[in-house]
Amino acid sequence: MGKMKKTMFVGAIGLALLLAGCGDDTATTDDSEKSNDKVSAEESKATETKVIGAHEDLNQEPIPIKFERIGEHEVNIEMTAQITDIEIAKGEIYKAWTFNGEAPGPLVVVNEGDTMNFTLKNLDPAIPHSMDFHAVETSPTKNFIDIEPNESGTFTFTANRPGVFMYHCATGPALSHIANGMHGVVIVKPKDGYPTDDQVDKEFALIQNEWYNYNDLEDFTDGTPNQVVFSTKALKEGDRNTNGDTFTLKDEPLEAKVGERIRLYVNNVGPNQVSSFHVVGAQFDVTYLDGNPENVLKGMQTVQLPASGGAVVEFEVFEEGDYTIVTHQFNHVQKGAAAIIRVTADGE
Ligand SMILES: [Cu+2]
Repeated sequence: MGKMKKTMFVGAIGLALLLAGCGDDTATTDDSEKSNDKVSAEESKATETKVIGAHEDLNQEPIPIKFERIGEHEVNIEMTAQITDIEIAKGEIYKAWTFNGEAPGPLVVVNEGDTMNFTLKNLDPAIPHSMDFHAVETSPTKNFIDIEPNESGTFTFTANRPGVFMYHCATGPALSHIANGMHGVVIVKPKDGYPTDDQVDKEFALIQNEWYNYNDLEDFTDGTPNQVVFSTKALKEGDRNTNGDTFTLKDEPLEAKVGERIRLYVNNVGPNQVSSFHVVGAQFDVTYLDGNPENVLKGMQTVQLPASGGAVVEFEVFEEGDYTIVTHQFNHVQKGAAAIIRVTADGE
């Protein structure tokens, strides 16, 4: 079963690369880790249909999110729905359905009480998309509605509660849109801040998500992820912004200095798995569950993040070393879910 799945996954990529169907009735992968099983023409065909026709040669350049504060408590936000290739593991390209060409999508940071004038431009030529912000309370059937291809829609929300919230496309089947990459995080900063704001030396945003066989609703529904990954997103200008992949945050760790207190804004956008969020060699001095300053937990080793759940965690690093961020469901670490914070004497 697992083997079959992987073979079909490779089949999808092989096919995408091969493009025009030559007369071959078999395709062979050269990826030794994925085995050298053969894919029958029938299986390949089944896999091929998973790429929507209009998406086949489409790879839309990432378009930065537009964020503009127009008043003390009002912001304009413009995002795109678009089809963009993402390298989810070394050499494995996923033709992701995205917000702004990133998966997870760009981090949105607003203040508690902000009114958000939100515009979604759907640049996907083939299918509708939408936006569901967990940061707001509103009528889903009025405000989380589908935007048709090449159209745009504007909605106004107010973010009345602080937290680290998920957002995602809610167009049906929502599972397909989320698992194909249409997810991200909104941080709503508490009006009076967090009680520990003054103590924090360094902060990062970190998101966990899963990848499955390409656009395969059956695998999304009943399968297990091929990759479980972390990404970091820019909290402010100049911060790093990575996609959810198995390698970037291992090859190029986040950096901190001995003695610093680190704050992580974390969210598990799933779509299906729980995260048992843990940092090897650290203890969370304080945790604000879902990022709400009223939900305080002390001295946690591992914080459970349900699918869509968030948290703010803070810890100190007392010695030099590589502190690995994981979900303590170690089968998922095996599938990629690890990111490193490199702690040095001077922070480089
Ligand atoms: Cu969508």
